[in-house]
Parts: sequence; structure tokens; C-alpha cells
Amino acid sequence: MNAYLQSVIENVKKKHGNEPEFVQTVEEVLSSVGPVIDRHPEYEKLDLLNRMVEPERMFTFRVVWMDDEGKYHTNIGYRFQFNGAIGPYKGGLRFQKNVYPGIIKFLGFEQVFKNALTGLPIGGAKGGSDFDPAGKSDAEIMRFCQSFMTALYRYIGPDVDVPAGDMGVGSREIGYLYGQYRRLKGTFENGVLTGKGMSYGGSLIRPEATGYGAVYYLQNVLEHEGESIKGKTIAASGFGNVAWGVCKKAAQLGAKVVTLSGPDGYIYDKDGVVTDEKINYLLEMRSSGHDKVKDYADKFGVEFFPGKKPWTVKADVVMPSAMQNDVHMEEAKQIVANNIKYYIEVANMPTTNDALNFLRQQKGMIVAPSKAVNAGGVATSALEMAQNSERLVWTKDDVDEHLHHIMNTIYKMSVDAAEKYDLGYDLVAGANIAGFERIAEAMKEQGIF
Ligand code: 2IT
Repeated sequence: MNAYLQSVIENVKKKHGNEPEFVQTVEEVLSSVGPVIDRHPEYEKLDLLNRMVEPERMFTFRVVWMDDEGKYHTNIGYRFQFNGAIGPYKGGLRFQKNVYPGIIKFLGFEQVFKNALTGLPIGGAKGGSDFDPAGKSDAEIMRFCQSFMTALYRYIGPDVDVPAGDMGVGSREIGYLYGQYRRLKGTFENGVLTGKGMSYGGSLIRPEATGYGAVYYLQNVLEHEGESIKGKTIAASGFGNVAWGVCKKAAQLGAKVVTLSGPDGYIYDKDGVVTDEKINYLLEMRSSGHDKVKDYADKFGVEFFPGKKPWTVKADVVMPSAMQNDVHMEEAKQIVANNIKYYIEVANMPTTNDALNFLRQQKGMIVAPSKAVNAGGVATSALEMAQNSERLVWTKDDVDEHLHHIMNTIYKMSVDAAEKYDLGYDLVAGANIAGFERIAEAMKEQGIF
């Protein structure tokens, strides 16, 4: 490996030993870009790699809120504005009790490359809080969001930094966050947040976009292999917004998702999550706050496997759509043993690096990386920003067509980038390189920063 590259990775390992998720994503991304560094010696002169692994700005803030009993609680809020070279910082907020700087940093770093890969003018950021939404009342969620935004509003804006949702932050939270932003600023700047409700500037298809985009990407992969999506079975994990969108688009195209998972285990539905009733029930399960996928098994009379993940199930396609590090080495071996040809990451960093490398080495297996596969979500957020600044609303078909086109382009850019550096058909390296090239050029042209 290129010596400069190696030294940057070593530095990150030394400096961030207590943030393993961040080290993991830096190693994953940078291990792809050696050929680019070799071809562009000026990148080392400009020390681009050390600059890229250091967020432009990151800050924490105190978020104090009162529960329904009048008790005070104190959480930490985060916003890491990682890289703004190609557009305003853009990325979600995650509210989850395990949030700490290493999680926000890994998500922020991934977001930079993902956003660049969309071809749209959006920089990368991430934020959130260690606030645990489980079991909180609506009023508690509202007070928390108001307090969070009171601390954050000075540092964001439609041309500065545009947060959105992630785990634990959906349209309800975005609504409360935006209400507080508007109250504090006294302006209707709704381009400051994406994932909004339709009544105040949200975009049609944004809720579905991550899952829809993932399935459009899968279609590109299947087409490359001369196969059709019709009749394919998909083993997915998770049962949140992303898995929901995957189920919905897969069903529309004649494929079926046969597994879903939660912290309590997984369900196997041999008929697939294909009817409107089943697909809509996922939304109910999510908003109930139970966080249990067993509810699905109880309602539809399918099998439930407590405490297990769905990676032993035989299917045509695997789509991990839950969270980071969902598939480890043991599970990757199981997936290979089951002769699964398509490994399509959907959640952010769902695979450990050793498992990912193992899967990539399998002959005949196609591995697609999440930063390309799930980029339809943030891309549609950028379409929401465009609609807000144009002060108009696009039709559902308009947004869906744009999304579809963007996903095809992301796929093609990834394939082309890998070919450009003689790496063959490598969707993982291609995605990293295509994103990297765009950011590197923008940083180079903008001078020292
Ligand atoms: O991981 C992601 O890309 C998101 N959570 C969506 C970010 C966004 O700004 O829509």
C-alpha cells in the first residue's frame, strides 16, 4: 500500500483507538483509494488525506429537558460538520442511547463520501444525541427536540448545514425541531432541515427514498448479471424506515422480502412482506415504540426466532438494513455457505471490515457498499432542498424519476471509477474512489483549508 496512505491510517488508529467505528470506516474508505493517490502525487503534497480524516468543525452541546413528572434530564448533543468542500454540510441526526463521538464521527465520514457520490452539491455532516427515545411520551420528545434545537440553531441554516433524520429521528422529531428553529429565527427557512412533513415543505417520496433507492441499485446489479428482480427473495434485517422502503419497492417490482429483524430476534415470512397491510404495519410497529419485531409474527402468524439474526436464511439477496456491524465474520461465512450471490449493504457500515473483505474475495459473489446503496435517502433530501429554495412542490413521479436516475448514475459512476483504475468490477472500491475524487478535486481547487 502507498506509504503516505499507510501513515495516515496509522495516525488515525493511534489517535482514535477509543473510537473503533471511526477507525473502521477510515480504513475501509482509504484502503480503496491507493491507486488514486499513486496517480495524483499532488494529493500527498497537499496532505489531502490528513485533512479529510479531520472534521472541519465538531461540537457538543448540553441538552436539558424536563420529563412528564417534572424531573430534569441532561443529555449530550453532537454536530460534526465533517467536510463542506462541495456544498453545505448535510447529514442526519441520530437519537439513540449508545451515541458517543465515535458513532457520530464514523457516520460523518461515511456521509462525506456518500454525498459526493450522489453528484449533488452537498457536504457531509452528522449529529445526534445519547437521548433514548424508548418509552418517551410525545410531550417529552417535543421538549427534548426544542431544547436540542435551541442549542443548535445558530450553527445551521439552508446554506450552512442541513440536518435530517437517522435512527430515532423521524418526521415527528423533524417537525418539533423545525418548529423551534422557526420560533427562534423568526423566518420561514424550511431548507434548514429535510425529512419534513408535507404540510410545511417536505418532499414526496423522501420517506421511501432510502429503501427505493437501494432496490433501484439492486436492479442495476441484477441487470449486469443478466438477471431480473422479479421473483427474487430478499433476506433483510431491521424493520425501520429503510427496511420499509425496501419491502415496498421490492413488492412493486415482483420481489419479496422474507425476513426482518429487531433487537429481539428475526421473523421469517415465506410469503414475503408484500401486501399493503403488512408493509403499513411496519410503520405502526415503529411508531409504537416497542422496538420488537415479534409484533409482526404475532399479527401475521409467521415464525419468530428470538435472539437470532436472519443470516442463516437462504435467499437470493441479502440486504442488511438495520445498523452498523450487523454482519460479522461468522455470519458472513454462513451467508457464503448458503450460496447467496448478492450481498447488498443498506444500513451505514453494516459489515465489519474482516467480514466485508472476506465477502469481497468470494468468487461469484457481488458485494455492494452501503454508501452507494443507501445514498438515495440523502439524494432525495437534496431534492427536498431544491424544492424549498424554488418554493414549489414536485410531483411524486418527478421525485421518483429523479431518484431512479440518480441511483443509476451512482451505480455507473462506481463501475466506471473502478475500471478507470484497472480494478475490474468492484462496486466497493468504485464507490469510494468516485466519492473521493470529487472531494479531493474540490479541496485542491479551494486551497489551504
Ligand atoms: O445516513 C443518511 O444518509 C441519512 N441518515 C440521511 C441524511 C440526510 O441528510 O437525508
